[in-house]
Amino acid sequence: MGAERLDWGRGAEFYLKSDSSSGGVKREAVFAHPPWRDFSGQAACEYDIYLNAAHAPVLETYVGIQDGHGSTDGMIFRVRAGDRELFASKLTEARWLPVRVDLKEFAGKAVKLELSVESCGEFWGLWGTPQVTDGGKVLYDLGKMTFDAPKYLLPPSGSAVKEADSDTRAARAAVRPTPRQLHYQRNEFIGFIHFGMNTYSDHSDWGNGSDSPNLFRPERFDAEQWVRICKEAGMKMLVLTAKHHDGFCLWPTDSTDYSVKSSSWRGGKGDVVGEAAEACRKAGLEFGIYLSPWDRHNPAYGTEQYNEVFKTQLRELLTRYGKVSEVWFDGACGEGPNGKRQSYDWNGYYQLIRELQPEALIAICGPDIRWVGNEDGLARETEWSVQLANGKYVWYPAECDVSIRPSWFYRKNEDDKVKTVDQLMDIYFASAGRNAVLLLNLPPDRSGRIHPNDEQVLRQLRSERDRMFARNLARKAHAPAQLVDDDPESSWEGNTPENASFELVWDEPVGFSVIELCEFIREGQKIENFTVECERDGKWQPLAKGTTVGNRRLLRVPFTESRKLRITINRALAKPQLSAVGVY
Ligand code: FUL
Repeated sequence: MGAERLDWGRGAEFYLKSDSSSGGVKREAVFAHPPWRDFSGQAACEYDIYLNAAHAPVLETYVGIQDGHGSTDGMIFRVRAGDRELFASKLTEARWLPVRVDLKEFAGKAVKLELSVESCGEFWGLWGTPQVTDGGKVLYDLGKMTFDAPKYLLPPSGSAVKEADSDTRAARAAVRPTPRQLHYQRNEFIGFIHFGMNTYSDHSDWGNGSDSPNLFRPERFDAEQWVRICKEAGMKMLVLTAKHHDGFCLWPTDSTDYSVKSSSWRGGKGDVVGEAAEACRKAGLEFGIYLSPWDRHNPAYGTEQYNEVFKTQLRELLTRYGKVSEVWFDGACGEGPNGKRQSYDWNGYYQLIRELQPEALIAICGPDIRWVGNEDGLARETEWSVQLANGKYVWYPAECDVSIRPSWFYRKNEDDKVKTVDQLMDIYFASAGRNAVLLLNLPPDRSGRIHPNDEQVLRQLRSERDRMFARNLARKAHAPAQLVDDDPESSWEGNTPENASFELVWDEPVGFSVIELCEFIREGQKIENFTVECERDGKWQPLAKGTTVGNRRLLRVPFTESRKLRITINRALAKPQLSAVGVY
């Protein structure tokens, strides 16, 4: 993530990212996350610029939506100058669309230029390197201006902000997770393993499917090492890339020759999926699979027949390896070897999964788990598990995927670019601490093992979490009993949806720097806004505030000593229910 990030307005957020990716291509971009459509609409930046009469000014930018992931709702991008709309376009797939808007008619004038992005679903939008130029010379670097002077960020226009009416609020409050979604959210921290042909080829994370199976040679392959490291780090599941976009299958599939069966590794008898599933089972870790629908090797890709190939692969993975808890579908859909795009039979895939593994959650391009919208491991300050999908409110919790290294697959030259424990703690707070599940990727190296640098930082992460959460001071406080027992199924309920509060009172002052709230999400997600106050010199002082809570909300506060804390749920969709509170 770039250094700069601004939260603003009703849940819109902006980042300046040097490596925003759309369609697999990276650029510097203003990365904009408008609030979900029904919660208000659009995000915009407005720039006051003066264009010299001698100039022939042009706005040059790219618009893009963040990679892949299947939703086809898309986003609308607009450029306005004064009260005229100069450009409007809807993007429904991840790619960079170059935009050139002629501003000649404004030469010699002061003009207000507005760039806006409107979310029609769950996308994050990007303006790649927005600049006003004249014959290649940069007159205004709008990307930098956005962050140097946040006054350029506009609140959504009045018409876009529409308070949900009471029926809508009641409908949102009534949605519940399925038991397996609840279980998944409570898992909170899970592991991703990107391993395969891209570990060996020098292309990139997106191999083109032409590498020889003999390149795949993990001489010291050790799935038990992966599982031990994930487990020691505190993860509850491991999701493995059984097949990435290059099409190489890590199990001996009957659907194609492009698999471990054709590799000289272990004389064609190796089975990475089988060993990983078995190692998980032995260690009591849940197991999930990533199976890329995009297949750059398979000659059937782009034809109806490919859907059958894909279903065969799914069927094998879901019947040969015991229980599968999560099936992860990426939405990438590129050109096939025959130059065709695939029309995916999503419903057919889902049906098969429900039939063969009814307990498996279908993630990202699927109905059970939602992609959070970026690959930085960051949920939003306001993160609802209840979402509007196909005209209905449904439980659709967020998952934050991020790699421990810059790439998803192992690269030797990234051995010194493993995220630090501080970065991982920030990510933990911004994902698991904001009502999302953290899916952290660990790419095994060419020997087939997780590199010692990654292992070391995961150990540090574990100790840091253990240290931070070792002693919950709330347990010693006089407080509603259901909030400080060990039972996630007991809950405190506020008397009213507005201004419901409770106190924690200690006999002696306690010192702390983290506050934790857990909503009783078995009964839905309702809290919209809360504040935390502490008592100092006999008076209540504001300490922290937040919007949504959900499964877990973690707030860092400056180290504070106090004898009393008061938590007020200012507003909720219905009577709020909490199952735990923590003070550390
Ligand atoms: C993306 C893929 O294109 C990346 O390579 C990676 O697998 C990531 C988790 O999903 O969409």
